[in-house]
Amino acid sequence: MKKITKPIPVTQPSLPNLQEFIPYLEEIWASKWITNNGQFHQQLEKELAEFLGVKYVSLFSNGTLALMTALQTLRITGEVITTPYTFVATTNALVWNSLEPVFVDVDPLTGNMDPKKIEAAITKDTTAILPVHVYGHPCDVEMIQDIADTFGLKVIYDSAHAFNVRIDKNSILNFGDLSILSFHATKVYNTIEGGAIISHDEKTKVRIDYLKNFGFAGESNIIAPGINAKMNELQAAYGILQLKYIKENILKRKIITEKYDNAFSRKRGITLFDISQRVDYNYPYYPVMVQEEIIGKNRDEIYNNLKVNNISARRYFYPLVSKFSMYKGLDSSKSSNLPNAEKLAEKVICLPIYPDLTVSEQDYIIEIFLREIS
Ligand code: T4K
Repeated sequence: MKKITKPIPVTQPSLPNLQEFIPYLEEIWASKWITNNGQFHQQLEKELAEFLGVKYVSLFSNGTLALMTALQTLRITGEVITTPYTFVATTNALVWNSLEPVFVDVDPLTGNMDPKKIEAAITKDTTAILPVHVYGHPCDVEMIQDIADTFGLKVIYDSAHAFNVRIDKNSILNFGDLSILSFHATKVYNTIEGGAIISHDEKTKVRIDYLKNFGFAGESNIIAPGINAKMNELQAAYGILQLKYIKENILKRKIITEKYDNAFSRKRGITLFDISQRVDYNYPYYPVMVQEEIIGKNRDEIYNNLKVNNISARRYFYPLVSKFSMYKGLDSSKSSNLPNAEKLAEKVICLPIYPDLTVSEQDYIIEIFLREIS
């Protein structure tokens, strides 16, 4: 086996061609318009809306601020039902809005909030549901909407992982009241840092855009205590270029995923997540569930052995958010009983996947991983 000496990261951003970027930079330099809803910002909002098949895109400086602003947009109060099996930004955004997160358990087959658990978690103070399309796997959007309609709740999707995921050819971002995206360097589509809120009507889009610009409605009127969460012109221009290559990059991720699937699908001791035939997927992560009882080795041993072999797999999402000291103190009568999420946090390991992962690097990962689970 060829020895790999440079660590293989779990992910790596794809960057636009530098020569192609320079004319955009020259234009920005010449105009001296570098932020605050500039021409590239406006262009990217339009191009993204068209590409994603959604009505309105509001760009943000990152996904966390997009989520914090989405909660402000809909004036969410009290308790919000959410999932503990996520990146901590989901929960932090609630607390920054003085909202109480109420965790419900996840479906062990998708890692997403189990909609059958939502009703029991609703109290008189519940105003919204905040599910996450974890690893880009679509939530059960129909059942979640039914529950929201029955109980008069808002739905905000944390779609940080779900760039361009579709269900029955319709963007997953069209479900719920709002969805947020992250365009962080580690995501399928990146603008270095960045994010967006997807909205479905003009009035809401206008409110979002006021909120991300200090609450300004015109030059001398403030309609809400807004924040500064604007994307700048350099990132927007970079994003326009990224969009030109996104289909190609998602295809490369698909090829890598299929190669892993072929190598691992019949192996004892690991379980792969299933993606429904109804879904056009974006292949953001390659999560594998390790069954210690069959392999005789736990996930963390495998994680450490991969690291020794220069493979930086990651344990997304460990520890479970509800286990962080910050969130342990939540009312346990509301947020206990999370066995499926706890199991996933202990069992899942994400293997490297990114468009520039080479064939020989992937062969190496497969070989070492198969050795670990045999
Ligand atoms: N909701 C959900 C469900 C999320 O997953 C996230 C973010 C958010 C909301 C919030 O969105 P943002 O506010 O971030 O837009 C990463 C990301 O920082 C974070 O964006 C992401 N989720 C989370 C799942 O993962 P880390 O701690 O894994 O990042 P880091 O720095 O360890 O990077 C991972 C690997 O990527 C590195 O080992 C090497 C490679 N890398 C990374 C960067 C930053 C590069 O090659 N180049 C780079 O520039 O958190």
